Amino acid sequence: MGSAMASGAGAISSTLQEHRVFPAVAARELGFDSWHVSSLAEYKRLHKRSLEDPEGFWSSEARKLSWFAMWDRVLEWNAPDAKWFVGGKTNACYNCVDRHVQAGYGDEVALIWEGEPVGPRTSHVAPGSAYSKEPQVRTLTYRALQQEVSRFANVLKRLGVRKGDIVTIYMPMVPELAIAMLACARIGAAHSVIFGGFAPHAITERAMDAHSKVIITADGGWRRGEVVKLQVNVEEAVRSLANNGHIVNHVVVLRHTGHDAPSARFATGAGVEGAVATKMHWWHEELARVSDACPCESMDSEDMLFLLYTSGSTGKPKGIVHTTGGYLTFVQTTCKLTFNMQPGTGQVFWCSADIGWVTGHSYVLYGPLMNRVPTLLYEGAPNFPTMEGGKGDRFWEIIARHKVTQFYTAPTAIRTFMKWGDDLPARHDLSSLKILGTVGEPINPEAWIWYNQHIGGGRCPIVDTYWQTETGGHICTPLPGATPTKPGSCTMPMLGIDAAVVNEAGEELEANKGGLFVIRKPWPGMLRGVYGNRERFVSNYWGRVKDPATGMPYYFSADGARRDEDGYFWVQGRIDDVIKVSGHLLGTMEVESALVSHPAVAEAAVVGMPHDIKGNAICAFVTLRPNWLIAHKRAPDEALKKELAQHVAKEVGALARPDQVRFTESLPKTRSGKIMRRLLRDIAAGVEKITQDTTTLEDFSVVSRLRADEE
Ligand code: 6R9
Repeated sequence: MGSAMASGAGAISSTLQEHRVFPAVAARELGFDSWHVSSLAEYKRLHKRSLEDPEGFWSSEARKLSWFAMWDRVLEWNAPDAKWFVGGKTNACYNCVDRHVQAGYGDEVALIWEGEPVGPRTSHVAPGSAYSKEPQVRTLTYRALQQEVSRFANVLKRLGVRKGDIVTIYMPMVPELAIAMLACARIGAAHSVIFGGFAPHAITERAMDAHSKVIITADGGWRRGEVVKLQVNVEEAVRSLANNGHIVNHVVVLRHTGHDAPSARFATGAGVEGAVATKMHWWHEELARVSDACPCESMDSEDMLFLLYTSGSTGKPKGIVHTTGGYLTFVQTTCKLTFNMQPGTGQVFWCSADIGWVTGHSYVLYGPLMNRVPTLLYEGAPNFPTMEGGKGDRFWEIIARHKVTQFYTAPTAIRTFMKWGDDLPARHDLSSLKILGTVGEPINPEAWIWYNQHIGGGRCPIVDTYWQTETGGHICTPLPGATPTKPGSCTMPMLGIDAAVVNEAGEELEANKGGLFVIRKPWPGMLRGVYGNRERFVSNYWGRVKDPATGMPYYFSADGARRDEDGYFWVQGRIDDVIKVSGHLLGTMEVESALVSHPAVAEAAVVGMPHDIKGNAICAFVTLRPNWLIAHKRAPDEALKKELAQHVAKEVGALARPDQVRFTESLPKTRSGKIMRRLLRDIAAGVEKITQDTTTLEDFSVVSRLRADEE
């Protein structure tokens, strides 16, 4: 690896010029006993075989789970509908928890929780004052997890939750979030987790779409010493749900921040203010009413395990459906291979993603637990307590203290760490690390190299994992020990994944030609649908590209990609109207509808613009209502821009707050009335020459006016 490093670190500006190759290392060099796949030749052989006989490959992987009844058929494929392990019976919670207890590992650590260093929960001090440096840690063994999950499962049952129901969860990163999800899985209810950074409106629309009758939340979550008031958001959502004719029966509230006097908020069983039919319950009070014995429900392999909403190119988020047997198989296998998981060998796995995103579902919760490797959950921010200049070294301190062996984070975080300087990680002993992962967006080679050198000490393989909410788990990634890596490339397909770069006609493209990223065969972790919207499922994912020979649909990921002469994939990013902001997927339409819900706004168009840290930032072009401005004695000024940005944050969530709001008299449109987004993207990026053909513009002058508005 040293010699590869010598070839000009720091001089790379574009992935297209990136030619460095980092060879895979021997397991012993890193202190592993072995690799699951230990050479490129072995990977290639296994991959080839897995595509020749996918059913053979996946059924041997599925056998590594515990089943209550074996399947009759491995796969039923009526494109685009796949059923995996048909007739098989299993349970997700059983595979994550109970089977380990039964096998005698009940006293092993399952979960390590690290909270903000704030001392006792109820004596939180105000920001700016001295914080206790005492770490707040809680560890749960498999046995403890089994008891807590069973107890909470009984709470859910008592509140009327039945097999097949969908429970909405809106919680901070605390062990109880994992407990709530596993409790749902235990009794056969699907969970629908909503990221705690989303605004009340997101809860309303998702709970409505999922027909959720029960919501689990917490009084609040900690974020840089401030309380994020989750329960207040849920109450607001419940009220607007009631106004829309959807009554949520129960809200269970975990007392976590304790920022309100517990009695002031509510008494268990009281109705929500403004929605009295919805009853509130304290988590701890409900627990006291039930036993900790609760059997795992026997679930059909194709029963829904969870719904997870993701942004699409229309304003309404899509409820991605994942089922039980296939998802578990895919996540267990990918987690094991990508991170070389080996139970009982002292590994500690930390994925810094929030459980509210798919990365958290698959690689904070299900993947590590199934593989019996302790998983670390961190509630706080990387820069709290905050150092001078807003910097922080919390992540490195946590890695050193818990002796984390595999660390998994996002490029946007890595770029932030780079900006904070090399000396922060250098202060900590990171020698426990063996594998580093990245996910969420393409990683720029500069960030890759920095991660490799300053976090991985030049010795840890980096796994750049490309995948989506819809794919359930990794579809392209290096396997450490097998795949030589190239900074910025997610390298090769996962075993069992038939990935290709094709043109619109479905023909595989020659090396280095940009095209569409598709998967040509079904895989166990693939989405089974968009909840309640068959049409969206079929047209979004399966409607664009077909096998030119057979006419069978291919799965299209909505990403552009190229494959180089060595067969390495380079993902170039989304080609639909969604943007990855700091690794979080956002629909431009969601932001636009938030903007037009402000009375000052007539029309809005939102595009992504390149950003050093976030990857992409949001730029909003807005036309205003002159009458409103006059009536309210307002001007199109900085104050109004700020107000609009704040409005978006309130309506959607802070992550959707535009970096730039630009006023314009009209938006550039084609004759058919479509907003010319590519043109706006160029303008937002400050591209000098307008590269788009503008002859179809309805209003030519609009282009020059937009450009004149550049700040
Ligand atoms: C896991 C996750 C999916 C979109 C995907 C792509 C982008 C994710 C990537 C990557 C390049 C990687 N993406 N990982 N692009 N290299 N390693 O992020 O799921 O939130 O559904 O987003 O993220 O554009 O289509 P999700």
